[in-house]
Amino acid sequence: MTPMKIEAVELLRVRMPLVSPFRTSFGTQTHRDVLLVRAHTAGAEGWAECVALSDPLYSSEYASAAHRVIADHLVPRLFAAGDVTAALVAPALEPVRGHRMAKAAVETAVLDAQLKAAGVALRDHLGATQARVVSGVSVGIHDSIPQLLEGVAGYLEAGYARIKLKIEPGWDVAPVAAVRERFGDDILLQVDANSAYTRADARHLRKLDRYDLLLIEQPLDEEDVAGHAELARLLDTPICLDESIVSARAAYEAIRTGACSIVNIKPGRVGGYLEARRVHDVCAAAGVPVWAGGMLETGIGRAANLALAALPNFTLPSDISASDRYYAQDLTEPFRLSDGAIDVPTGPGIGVAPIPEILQDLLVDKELVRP
Ligand code: SMG
Ligand code: MG
Repeated sequence: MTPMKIEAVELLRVRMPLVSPFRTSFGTQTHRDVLLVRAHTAGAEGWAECVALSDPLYSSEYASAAHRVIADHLVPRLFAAGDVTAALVAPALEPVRGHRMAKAAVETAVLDAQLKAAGVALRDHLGATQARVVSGVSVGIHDSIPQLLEGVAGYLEAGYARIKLKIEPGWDVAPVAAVRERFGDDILLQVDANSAYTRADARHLRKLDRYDLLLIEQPLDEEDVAGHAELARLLDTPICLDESIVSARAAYEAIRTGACSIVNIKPGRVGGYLEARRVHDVCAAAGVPVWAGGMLETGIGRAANLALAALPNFTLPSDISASDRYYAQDLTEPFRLSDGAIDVPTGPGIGVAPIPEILQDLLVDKELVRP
């Protein structure tokens, strides 16, 4: 790959209404406040979506902070680095501490531009081996069990291959039991606590063991990796980490200490697709299966996630659902579910770009950063 000159970087803020509210242990989303990054180069333009949410509740990063750190700290360092390839972006941004979601968006925009200019698909660049990605769906906390069952029934009818229930204290064993009772033992089922429990809840969480769950995702605080190791010794249900896995090194340590036996990979959380591939490789070497997480991405983020999720050690169903799971109108051509899976884009780069009129309609703010 030949290094390219980044002529300008544009930050676009888009407000996307969700088809229905999505409630987790940390809050309810009714809109997605999306931050897009567009890298202008002579050869091609590159697009990326920053996964940070509106509020610092899933992670310390949030969209407006990511916007500022990209414009004020990351892009100036990118310009100072001169001509770059995507592989040179992380080293150039390395002096800035943290802000992985912001860094991931910058690196991905450069990667997309570079691959579009070279006519190479992201999935080929990453070494993907699968043409389709098995699609699961993340189901929010509902006001009542009957409402939850109705929601799950709809997703199963649509063909989703796996159900993930969001849980929190007071909404855990009962909804899991109800879903098993209604839909049987054959459906693939897992839960995600978004760190809503403490080590003192181990006895309670043991009650989930009888429901044959694929995994329990991030029961404890993101910094409590040792607590997850302790919990893993007490539960039969495999522990999967999400929030705690911020790098390939963190994945290595979590696996080595027995804190998890499955890893959720979100490129934004680990600083980009190149580090995400390293997380994949570390897990593969340790015999730990991985699966692709989701951050309610528009088609821009979804396309890139599909390319990564097509790597060989992504063996559990993903959280990459169809566009219409969240959006009546996606920013790109919609991703659709067929036979419980979604096709991986084959075009150059991430394989998609925003539809200009739709982007224009939903745009709330933009900033152009020049050298
Ligand atoms: O993209 O379908 C999606 C969201 C999947 O549950 C999901 N993501 O912790 O894994 C997770 C959550 C984080 C975002 S919740 C607003
Ligand atoms: Mg999660």
